[in-house]
Amino acid sequence: MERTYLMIKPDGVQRNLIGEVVSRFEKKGFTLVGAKLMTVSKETAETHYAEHKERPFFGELVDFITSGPVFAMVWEGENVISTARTMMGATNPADAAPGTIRGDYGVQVAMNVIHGSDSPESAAREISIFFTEEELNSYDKTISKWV
Ligand code: 3AN
Repeated sequence: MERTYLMIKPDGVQRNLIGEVVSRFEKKGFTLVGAKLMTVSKETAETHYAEHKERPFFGELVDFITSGPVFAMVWEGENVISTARTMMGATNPADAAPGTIRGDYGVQVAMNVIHGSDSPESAAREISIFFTEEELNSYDKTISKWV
């Protein structure tokens, strides 16, 4: 079963979008295996965004992601990495289709509500940056055992 790292960025937290975003992934059928509200340190932000180090907006990116709390999550499910990216929409909210998270709630490319891993390799890397093994929970969501 695949896992991905999703993070509601400071703009999404400040705009009260945590519940809305979590709800979309729950309703889709994915399983939340870890979540926490946290403030990202400059060091962690630079590690997380290392692949963008040479891009002109790197400083802005690190400043923004450390500017307020983020809601860090690990989600599990079949094809969750690519499906979550589809649900997020294009990087620039101006190009993101209505119905996607960025298409519905974002305006600017820097403040685009959510981050999601783009490959199995980045998912494994990003999960290990933000979560310890003990913070991740595998469980059976089958409701019938409770009723
Ligand atoms: P994605 O998050 O869709 O994988 P990437 O990996 O191309 O997009 O970019 C990483 C992050 O950098 C994006 N989430 C976005 O917030 C930010 N970013 C991308 N392009 C720009 C830009 N031109 N100016 C400022 N920030 C940008």
